[in-house]
Amino acid sequence: MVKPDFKRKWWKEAVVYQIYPRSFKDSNGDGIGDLRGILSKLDYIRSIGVDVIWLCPVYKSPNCDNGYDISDYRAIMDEFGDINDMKELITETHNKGMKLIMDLVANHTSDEHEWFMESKKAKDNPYRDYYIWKPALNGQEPNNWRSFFGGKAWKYDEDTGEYYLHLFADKQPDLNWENETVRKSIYDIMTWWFELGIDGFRMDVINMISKTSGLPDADNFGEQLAYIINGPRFHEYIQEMNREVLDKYDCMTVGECFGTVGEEVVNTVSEDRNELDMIFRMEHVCLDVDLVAGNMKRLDWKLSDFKKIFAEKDYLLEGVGWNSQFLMNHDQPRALSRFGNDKEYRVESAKMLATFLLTLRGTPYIYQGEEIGMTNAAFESIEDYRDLSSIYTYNYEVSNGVSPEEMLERIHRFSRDNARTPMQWDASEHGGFTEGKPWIKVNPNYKEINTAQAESDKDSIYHYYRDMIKLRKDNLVWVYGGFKLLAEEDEKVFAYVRGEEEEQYLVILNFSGDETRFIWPEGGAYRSQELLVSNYADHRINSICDINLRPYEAGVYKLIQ
Ligand code: TEU
Ligand code: CA
Repeated sequence: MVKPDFKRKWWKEAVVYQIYPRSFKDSNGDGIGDLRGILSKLDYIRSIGVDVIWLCPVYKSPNCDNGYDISDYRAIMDEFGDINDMKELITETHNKGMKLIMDLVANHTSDEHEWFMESKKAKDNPYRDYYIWKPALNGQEPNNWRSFFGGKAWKYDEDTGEYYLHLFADKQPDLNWENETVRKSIYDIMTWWFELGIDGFRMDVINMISKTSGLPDADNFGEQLAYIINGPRFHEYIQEMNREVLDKYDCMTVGECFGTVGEEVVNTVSEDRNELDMIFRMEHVCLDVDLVAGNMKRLDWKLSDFKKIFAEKDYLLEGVGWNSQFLMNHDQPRALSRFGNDKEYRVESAKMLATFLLTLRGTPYIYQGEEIGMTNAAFESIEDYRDLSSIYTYNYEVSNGVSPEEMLERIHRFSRDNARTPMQWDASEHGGFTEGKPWIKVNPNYKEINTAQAESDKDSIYHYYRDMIKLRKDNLVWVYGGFKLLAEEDEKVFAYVRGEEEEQYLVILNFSGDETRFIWPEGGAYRSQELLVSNYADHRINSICDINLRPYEAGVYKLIQ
């Protein structure tokens, strides 16, 4: 059943667990998660059955964007510990049979990085060209680009009388990848970490490192994206990065590639091009909110569109390259609150989503707390939010006439802080995350939703994740086998067949809170079926051709031919 033309790789067969260190586990009572906290929870992580840990940035940082603004790539953020803790974390992760990948933030640094502080000093400073500096144009910014976090993408520097480019916050100046020394410096940093023993990188906004030359004005943000994403030298840089660093290690790479579509996906992950192992595509998390408009307004979306995104991304890379699969990350709302029902069907819908994530082809990424069904937080006041982009969007929209109540509702739904509330470990104060005052409030539902409860309850979401991961691991068909979407237009049921001719499985998922019926005449071609998993203990069907499903009911069948 494993296609002979598919090269087996450990990272294709792995399940990844993403950690947001600031919110994972605090070991010393300062209210901030840290490396020793992660160390103390490695057995828990291993117990889920995952193979790889992806650590969001832990480097030295003034924390304007929680570590995505790095001031020293070879040092650890003060609040998180020191390099010895990091070495211990790498060793202990390996001792427990897992691998560890880090976040490479190389499109920009912090404005407090030594390179930028030098660069800012004078136009003839040797580091000047490490960043993208331009003089004013007709007394204004060099072009009309906007920052992803709102406002202009240029900041004026009084001392040298020029502007620097920042696609994100003004404390995150963009590096100038056209400068060969910049590239070499990044490759050196990567090598340094590989030599310390890490197993790969998730690469932050890596598709934005090459900008269209001349940095032309854009008519709108969509057009601006076209000037930023997959620019003219992107593939050249990534191939160079492979020659200089990646080829030397048995590592995995996953590029965050918002906006990369079609042929450019193929060009980035084709196995014969030696660029990235896989990328994160974002289409499925852009259906209900317009990231280009950036106003956090909820949009109506259809399951059929969601399904087509998953099907097309699978078909596109069939036999060509590898996909990643995720339902959320640290920039997104809780998947359960977004695609499921975090109230009356919390357990059922979380298990349905686990069934989905772990039966897709492509490497699955689980985000901390997803495995216990953590939900969005709905804090009462904007003062309770910490994420710079949520705060900016709130203030901007309110100053442009949106009511504070309406804006708070949008924040409740889409704030990045939904994913960043502390991990809930037990029913004690602050969910066992810290003995001090947490840097961001704990979701008040921690008394019911926490890992201690989840571990002790055999029917919990956590145990279901373990079972699903085990199912995936027991049979390579789940990793490599084909994917075929059924009933494209059905707006409630997501159903697909996995596997190859001799061995096939049906996955059927009710993505709605309604009872529904799924008619599948082609099922008649099979002699019978064997139920492997369901999120309802009393799941029964009479015929594979005609299946009744309760809210969020999921089933996985082996089809007997
Ligand atoms: O995110 C890039 C990115 O595209 C996000 O800004 C996204 O548009 C937004 O979060 C959606 O709400 C990466 C990191 O994942 C993010 O945490 C960083 O803030 C950002 O880069 C800058 O480094
Ligand atoms: Ca701490």
